Amino acid sequence: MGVVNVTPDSFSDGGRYLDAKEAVAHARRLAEEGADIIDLGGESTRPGAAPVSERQELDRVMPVLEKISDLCVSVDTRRLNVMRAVLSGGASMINDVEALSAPWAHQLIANSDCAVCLMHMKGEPRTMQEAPRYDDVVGEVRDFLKDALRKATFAGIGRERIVVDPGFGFGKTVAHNMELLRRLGEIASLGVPVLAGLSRKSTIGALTGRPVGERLAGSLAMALLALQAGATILRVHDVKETRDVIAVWQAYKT
Ligand code: HH2
Repeated sequence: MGVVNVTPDSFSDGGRYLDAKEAVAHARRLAEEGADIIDLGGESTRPGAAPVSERQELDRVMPVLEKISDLCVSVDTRRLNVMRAVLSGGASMINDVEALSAPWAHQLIANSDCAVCLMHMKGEPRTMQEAPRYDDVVGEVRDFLKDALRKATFAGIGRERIVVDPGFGFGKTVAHNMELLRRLGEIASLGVPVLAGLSRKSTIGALTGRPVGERLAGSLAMALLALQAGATILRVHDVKETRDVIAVWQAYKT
């Protein structure tokens, strides 16, 4: 899954693809490099990001989606009206960092044929990194995702359309993220595909001392660890390089 953020403030590519033409070109490049899914986002969820209105989010995402709806496009959104608009516009997947907590979101997805990513987040983006605490991070994240999965299937969304994501960096310290990565198999045991988003994240910065533009090697190491631990979808900024990691992993595995 290749990331295209049409935002001024995303932590790693903010401002680079705010122009729809640039965003479309970037999405096409990522698809050519081997991304099976393009994850299009119009709102940054990094701690302290500026809030966007629904209108702004739609104005960012829709012109890009219109030009790439021949690809498998996932839209990263928490808003019901954005979900509704992008599904009419040809999106194949909704990636919701709030695991369909917007009222009526379950019904909307159930009445469509799209896929959905249910992600765990502790708290809300503005404050989530202020000393997050867990007794057992993996147990709590697993219980949350199990419950989210139950609610989604109860609403009529087939399991074959659902993926889950522990939400690396969303209300988690470096130690929490590493524990989740080490025990990702416990999340995979829920029986649906696991999506892992670790690319260029601040945990890599903390471990390597590198600024966001120099986290490729750390991101590739994370990608391999995630694959080894049971992830099936990697949400990344550097598709070409991550494809090489996957090629090595697949050869090793068989
Ligand atoms: N991470 C980010 C955004 N959306 N969605 C899922 N399912 N999993 C993730 O780990 C995830 C996500 C944050 O990364 P990015 O989009 O690069 O930054 P920003 O939120 O600042 O736009």
